[in-house]
Amino acid sequence: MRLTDFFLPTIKENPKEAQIASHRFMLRAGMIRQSSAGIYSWLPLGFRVLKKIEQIIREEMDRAGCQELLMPTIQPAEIWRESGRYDVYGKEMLRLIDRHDREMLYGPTNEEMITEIVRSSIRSYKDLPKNLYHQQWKFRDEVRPRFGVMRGKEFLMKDGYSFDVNKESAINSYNKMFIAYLRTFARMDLKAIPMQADTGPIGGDLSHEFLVLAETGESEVFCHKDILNFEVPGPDTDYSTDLQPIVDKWTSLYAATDEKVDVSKHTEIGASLVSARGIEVGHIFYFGDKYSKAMGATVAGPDGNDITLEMGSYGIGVSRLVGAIIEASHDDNGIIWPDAVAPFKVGIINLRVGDKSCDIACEETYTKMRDQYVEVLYDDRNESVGVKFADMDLIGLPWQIVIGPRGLKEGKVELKNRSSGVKEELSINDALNNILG
Ligand code: 5CA
Repeated sequence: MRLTDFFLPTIKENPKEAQIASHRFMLRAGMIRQSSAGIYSWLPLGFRVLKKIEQIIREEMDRAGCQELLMPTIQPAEIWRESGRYDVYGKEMLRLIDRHDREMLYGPTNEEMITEIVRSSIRSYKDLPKNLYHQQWKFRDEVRPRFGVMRGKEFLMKDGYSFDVNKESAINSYNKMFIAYLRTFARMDLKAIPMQADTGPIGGDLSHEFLVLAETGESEVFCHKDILNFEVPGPDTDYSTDLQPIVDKWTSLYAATDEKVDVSKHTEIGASLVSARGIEVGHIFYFGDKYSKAMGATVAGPDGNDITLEMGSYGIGVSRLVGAIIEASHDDNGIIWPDAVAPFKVGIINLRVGDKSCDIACEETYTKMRDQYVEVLYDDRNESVGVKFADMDLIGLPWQIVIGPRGLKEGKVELKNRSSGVKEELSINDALNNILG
C-alpha cells in the first residue's frame, strides 16, 4: 500500500480526551474515530489489526474443536423473558421496538439465542458435545464508557458456548477453552494470566478472567513473580487428552488472585507474590443448566430419558484486545506492534521523493516485498523527513526500511527494528532477507 493512497488520518497533538496510551495512540495513528460516547468507527489501519486478532482467535478456537457461526446483533425480547434475564439486565441493555411494536434488543451477549438454536436443532446425546462461537458486535449501555475501545458501548466480542450431556464433559469443554485462551493471547505476544472470578450477570460457579498485565489495568491483582516465564501450552497440545493437570497447574500456582494471599497459610505461593495491574481480555464461565433449564433445552439420553444440557460460555474482548496490546507494547513515540497483529509488517520511508535513485530503489523494494506477499506500507509522500519518521514510529510497524540518497551511493538502505530500535546498514536484498528471516 502506498501512503499517498492509504486513508491514514494521523494527528500530531495528543487528543485531550485520551487518558491512557492506547486511546491516545489509536486516535493519533488514525485507527479509530469516535462517533459518539463509547462508539467508534474503525478506520483502515485499526481495522487491519482487528481482523488479525479475529483470525488468531478463529484459528485457536477451531483448533480446540469449536465451530464458527454468526448470530444477529438484534435479538427478540421473548428468549430473554424465558431465561428470566430481560428484566434483571437493567439499563445496560439497549431495548428497541420495531414497527410492529415487537420488543427487541441489541445483544449484550448471546446465551439465550444460542440455547434457542441448539434446543430446536439437537435431539440426541449422540450429537454432543458441541462448542459454537461467533465474533459479533455487542452493545452494553455502559454508564461510563472510557479509555477508547477498552470500555466501549459497542464492542466486538468473541463469544462461544459449549453444550454437554453431563458435568464431567462440560468441565472438559471448559478446560479446552482455558488452554485455548492461554494459547490465543500468547500468539499476540501477551502475557494473559487466569484469575478465578465472580460470574456476575452470566451466572454459574466456575469462572476465570484472563488478565493482561499492564500499568493502566483496571484491577489490582497479585500474581507469582515468575508468571511471565511460565510456559504456555504449545500448538501441538492434544485437546483430546485430559487437560485437567495443565489447568490445575495454572489455576493453583500460576493464577493471579485479587487479594494478597496470607503468607502464613500459603508460604510457598505467598512469598512469591507480587502486585500488578490487569486488563480483562477474556472471561470463561461454566454455569451448568442455568439457561438450559429455564429454556427447556434437553436431548434424549441413551435410556430415552431427557437430559438437561450442561453449558458454559467463553468471551474474548476482540476490540478491547487492540487497546490491551498497545498498553502492553508501546514507547513514548508510539505503538510497537507484535508481528502477529501488525497492520503491515514493514514500512518503507523514501527520504527524498523526486530524487531519481531514491524513487527507483523504493519502488524496487516495494515491488520485491509485494511479490513475496510481505504486507508493506510505502511512505511515498512528499513530506518532511521528521514527519515521516514520527508517523512511522507512531503507527508502530515491526520493521522500517529507510532509503535515502547518501546510503544508496554505497548500495545501502537502513533497516530499523521498531521494538529493539536497532538500525543496520544493509543492501536491499539483505534487508529483505532479515525481515523474512
Ligand atoms: N457471555 C459471556 C461470555 S461469552 C460474557 O459476556 N462475558 S463478559 O461479560 O465477561 O464479556 C466478555 C469479554 O468482553 C470481557 O472479558 C471483555 O474483554 C470484553 N468486554 C466486556 N465489556 C466490554 C466493553 N464495554 N468494552 C469492551 N470490551 C468489553
